Amino acid sequence: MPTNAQDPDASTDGDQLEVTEPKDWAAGVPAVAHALGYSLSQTSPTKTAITLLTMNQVDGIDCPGCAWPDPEPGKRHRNEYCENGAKHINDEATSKRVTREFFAEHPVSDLATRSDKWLNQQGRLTEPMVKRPGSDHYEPIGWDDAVALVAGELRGLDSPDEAAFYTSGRVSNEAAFTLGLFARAFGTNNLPDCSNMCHESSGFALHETLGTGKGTVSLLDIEHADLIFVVGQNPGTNHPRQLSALEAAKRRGARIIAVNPLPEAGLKRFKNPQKPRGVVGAGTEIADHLLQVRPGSDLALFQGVNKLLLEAEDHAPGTVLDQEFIDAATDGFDAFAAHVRAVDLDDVAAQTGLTRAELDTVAEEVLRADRIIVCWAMGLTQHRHAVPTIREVVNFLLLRGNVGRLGTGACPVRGHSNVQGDRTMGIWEQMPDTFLDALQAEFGFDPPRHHGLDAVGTIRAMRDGTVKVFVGVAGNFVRAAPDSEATEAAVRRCRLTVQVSTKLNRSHTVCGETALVLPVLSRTERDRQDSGEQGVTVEDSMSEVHLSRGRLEPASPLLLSEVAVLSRIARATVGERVDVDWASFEADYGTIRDHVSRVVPGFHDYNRRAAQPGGFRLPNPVNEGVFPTETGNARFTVNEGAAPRVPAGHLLLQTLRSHDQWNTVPYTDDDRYRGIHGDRRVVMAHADDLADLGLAQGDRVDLVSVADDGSERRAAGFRVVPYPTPRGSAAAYYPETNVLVALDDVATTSGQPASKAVVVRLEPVA
Ligand SMILES: Nc1nc2c(c(=O)[nH]1)N[C@H]1C(S)=C(S)[C@@H](COP(=O)(O)OP(=O)(O)OC[C@H]3O[C@@H](n4cnc5c(=O)[nH]c(N)nc54)[C@H](O)[C@@H]3O)O[C@H]1N2
Ligand SMILES: Nc1nc2c(c(=O)[nH]1)N[C@H]1C(S)=C(S)[C@@H](COP(=O)(O)OP(=O)(O)OC[C@H]3O[C@@H](n4cnc5c(=O)[nH]c(N)nc54)[C@H](O)[C@@H]3O)O[C@H]1N2
Ligand code: SF4
Ligand SMILES: [Mo]
Repeated sequence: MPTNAQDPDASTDGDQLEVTEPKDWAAGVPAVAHALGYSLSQTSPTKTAITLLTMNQVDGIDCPGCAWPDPEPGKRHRNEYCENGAKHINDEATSKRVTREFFAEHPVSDLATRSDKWLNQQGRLTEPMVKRPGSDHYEPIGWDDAVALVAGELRGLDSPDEAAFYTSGRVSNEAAFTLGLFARAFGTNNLPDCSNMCHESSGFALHETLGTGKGTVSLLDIEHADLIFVVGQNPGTNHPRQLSALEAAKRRGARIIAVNPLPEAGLKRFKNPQKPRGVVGAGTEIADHLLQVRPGSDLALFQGVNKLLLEAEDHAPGTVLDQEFIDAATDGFDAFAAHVRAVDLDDVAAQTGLTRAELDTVAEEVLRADRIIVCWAMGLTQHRHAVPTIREVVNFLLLRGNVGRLGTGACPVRGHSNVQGDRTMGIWEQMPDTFLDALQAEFGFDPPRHHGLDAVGTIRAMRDGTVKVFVGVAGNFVRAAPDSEATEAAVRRCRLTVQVSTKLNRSHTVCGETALVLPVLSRTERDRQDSGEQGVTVEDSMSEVHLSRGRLEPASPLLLSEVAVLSRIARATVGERVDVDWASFEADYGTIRDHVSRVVPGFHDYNRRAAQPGGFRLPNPVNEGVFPTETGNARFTVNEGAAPRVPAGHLLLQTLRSHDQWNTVPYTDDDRYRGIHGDRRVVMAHADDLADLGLAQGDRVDLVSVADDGSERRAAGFRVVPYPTPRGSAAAYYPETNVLVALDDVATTSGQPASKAVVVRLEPVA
């Protein structure tokens, strides 16, 4: 085991590895039982009932889990949530509390040795706390003093660009808009967010090719598709209600192709707990074909399929491509076609690990389908060549006109419940001038025009001493970011670190000279302000915007809302400089929505439309036949790139989620669907690779990564588990493995950390 006293991974809780057969179906009755078990361990039966019965209902609490959308109001079930959504909401509604006595008992140096799971299990934060320079303890501080402290530090900087404001995607539209406005009024676009590490590559690829960074698909499209690809995604764990939509599609005859190195349970069969057949029967088969590709080979796969489609068109001209669409609405076809025709299919087979017959099967399925959707998540975005890969997916869709028509489209499945909304509200270090112009017209100040820092850029700047104040609004930056040791050293150089949070995590224990913990209301709680009880709005992965209202009493009387904290900091920092009525933001969130309605396209009449049942859907230009790209057309592209070369004796490691965690927060040490129990420090690899390395199940190894620049990083003390992943690849859980991801190993153009493509060797330890 590691010995570093500052290393939470040295913790020995969860060292009871037990391995069973991976499951070949997801959800069903055990899932409901697990959800209730976890909920009741966190909170009371009454609170569990309130949260679960109002979750995802019209006028209820939006699930704080993933960004999968809710069905239309009339089509919702009484229980419109999944096992994991129930766990996420009750983790937030927990009855446990972190008090001033807790902080008196636990110095920061002690908290910094605790595991992520332990920190989370201490419960909800209850009052603002400060760690003063030179002190090893957090002590209580009043809200006014805390706000003054932040404002004082910010005003004392030489340049606004010496501050960075991070957000995670659980933040509401109202809080996100307030934060973005404040940062720009202060004078910086340094607005790194979790999206920089999540779907940044999707945004770049889609923007360039379709002219919009968002997905084009709605639930209605899924109801009408003939063929759905689920690529680089584990919906059984990470977007469980997607399985209900896929099940419905299957039952009316749609076909599904899953592309994944791992045979994830949810891709195989689904037992819908909301249907009698899901409780008693064998469930519904989800994927007709599961293509177990080698990690990082999706670009090769889609190029191979695109080549086969061009060849099919050669054999039967006029029957395969949507020539009318290509001629009228796209450009770049000839260069793309020439490039893809030159692709060697044997090479594609070798790179993907698929047979030529499997490639032909995919092409045949495609040729039979009039309407195709491609869904994807982190398996595509977290690679160095993620952007070219996703652009090739767009090429695939364009060939047969599979965008902008009912039942077709590009579907990047977002992670956090409001990560898409935060971007819409202006949380991005590179917002376009049109947005900044609108902000200027509404508020009368001149926002900075130079781009700000993204997540990786912020770490570099803290390391180099050019960012001195770090404010995190939700999330767990220290743990979510790559290269944990470098990130922690960078954060510790800051003059001030501020975390606006609901629960304790490692970002509170790795702090600057001065550190603040500012505890806030969660989405489940009633938010009372001067004008009455407030609701907040969120935007899901399919651009539906709707209201969410908390139902529980606040975890502590000393909590403020995120909007209150941010508008108070804004008033104290830039109150005299810009003419914004920050107090009215806090008193009535409708005021913020009124501003948004004039700044952000698609939000006219925001207050009224958000309040109607189900809210409203933002228009997507692609679905109106408009491609706002540089040329005004959808763009075919020529794409190059491949997974990193893996030297002999090494494996390509992906870092991924277990079934029982929310991002950086493990709930238990189990990963039920993969048959791994009692330990998260495991590395899954092919039995034959393990045999070649002389390793057997349960053996202990250190994972040593080799970065592009040759530098090495170590994650100590992992147990080996033979697992059906392709030869040459391996998988281990995030965030324990973030230490292995080099800061500079990022995707081209999007700058997203390549955390699904880490070259490692397994070093046996005694
Ligand atoms: N319960 C739960 N739900 C969540 C989250 C959570 O932590 N817990 N997190 C939320 C967030 S923020 C996000 S972004 C989403 C993430 O949702 P996912 O993207 O599903 O999350 P990961 O666990 O990273 O899984 C990535 C999947 O991609 C596959 N994969 C890896 N490399 C490749 C590759 O090269 N090619 C292909 N085709 N597949 C590959 C992996 O085997 C795995 O199945 O989930 C959201 N929902
Ligand atoms: N190696 C590796 N690294 C990754 C990934 C990976 O797959 N592999 N995935 C990346 C992805 S996709 C993402 S999205 C990021 C996730 O990065 P983050 O979004 O930064 O991390 P989370 O774990 O979701 O943050 C959890 C914390 O958020 C706070 N919180 C929860 N709810 C609220 C709320 O309502 N308000 C406030 N103010 N705080 C709240 C709690 O304090 C909790 O501890 O990690 C990225 N990092
Ligand atoms: S699928 Fe996602 S949004 Fe829906 S209940 Fe589950 S975690 Fe929540
Ligand atoms: Mo994410």
